[in-house]
Amino acid sequence: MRIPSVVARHLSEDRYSAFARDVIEGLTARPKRLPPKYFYDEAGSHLFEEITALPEYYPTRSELAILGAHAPDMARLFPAQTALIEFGSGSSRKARLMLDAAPSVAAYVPVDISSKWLAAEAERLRRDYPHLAVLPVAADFTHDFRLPRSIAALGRAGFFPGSTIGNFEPHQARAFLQNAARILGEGAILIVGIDLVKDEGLLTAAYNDAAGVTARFNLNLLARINRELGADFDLSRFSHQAFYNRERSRIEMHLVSRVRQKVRVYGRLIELGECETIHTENSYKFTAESFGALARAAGWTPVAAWSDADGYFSVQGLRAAK
Ligand code: SAH
Ligand code: AVI
Repeated sequence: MRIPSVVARHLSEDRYSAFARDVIEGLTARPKRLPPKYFYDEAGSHLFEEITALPEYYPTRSELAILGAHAPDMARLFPAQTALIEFGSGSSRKARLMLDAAPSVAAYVPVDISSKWLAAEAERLRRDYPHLAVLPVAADFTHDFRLPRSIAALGRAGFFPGSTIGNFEPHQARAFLQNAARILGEGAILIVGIDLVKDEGLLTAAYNDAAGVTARFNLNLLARINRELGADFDLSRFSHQAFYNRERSRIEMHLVSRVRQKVRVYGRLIELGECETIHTENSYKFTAESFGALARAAGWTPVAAWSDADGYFSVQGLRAAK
């Protein structure tokens, strides 16, 4: 499916101005913050893939083990002749496990904000699954977006792995789940990966890897603002910080200003004090109970759950209320 160039230009201009607006809003707020969805330009998507292979970053390995063992059980929840819609598809590596286990899937709709990465992964999938309709949607799933018309006659199953839901604030997670229920329709199934509350040492190590890849992922946000908004962040004047906030059950990532400094961003002068931080990401950790309450509040009923042998991660099967 090709997007006409005029539409594509408008799409990218819209995205661009939303990026500029959100960056200025976040950097002039107190405390300073930047939305984590902007990590994922092409370089950010590459860096995230590197993170998934790090020895300290257990979530991907744990979830892959769960899917490897239980994807056929998950697929049994899908309606016959289904479109599998993945929110934040990244490498689509986990979707491949679902597709291999689910012959009832006739179309795969990867939705991702990282548009170039998405297009490249869709090409690879088309090559490897020649009988599957692969219909990528480059969109921000926190806003309204349209699903391809060609899936209108199919049933729908949603897939939201990776614990990407943990990158939302609780009220945003609830809004996302409500929106997903609307998009997927009555009686639909949603398979969601959640990272579980666990030993604090394991959690903090996963976001402070020895090789410094997570630090590069975090700093790439400033590099992206330099590239796309003509800012003059000096990356050597910032350091990566990640810690567990036990009260809120979340890992927080920040960029810490090493010195007092001024930065020009999109024509605005932004001042940072020594040790002042820019809050770039939260990664909420759940219990089965806390996630169940969130899902129910958003109109979903938990119908199944699978975990890995270590109990690090959980994949939850939800059904939308009729
Ligand atoms: N599902 C994959 C990738 C998870 S990384 C896995 O489990 O390994 C999170 C993915 O969500 C990235 O590919 C990122 O580009 C995408 N993403 C983050 N925020 C998004 C948003 N608001 N809208 C659409 N995609 C988003
Ligand atoms: C995509 N998301 C669930 C990852 C996480 O663990 O919160 C992003 C990430 N941030 C740092 N490392 C990985």
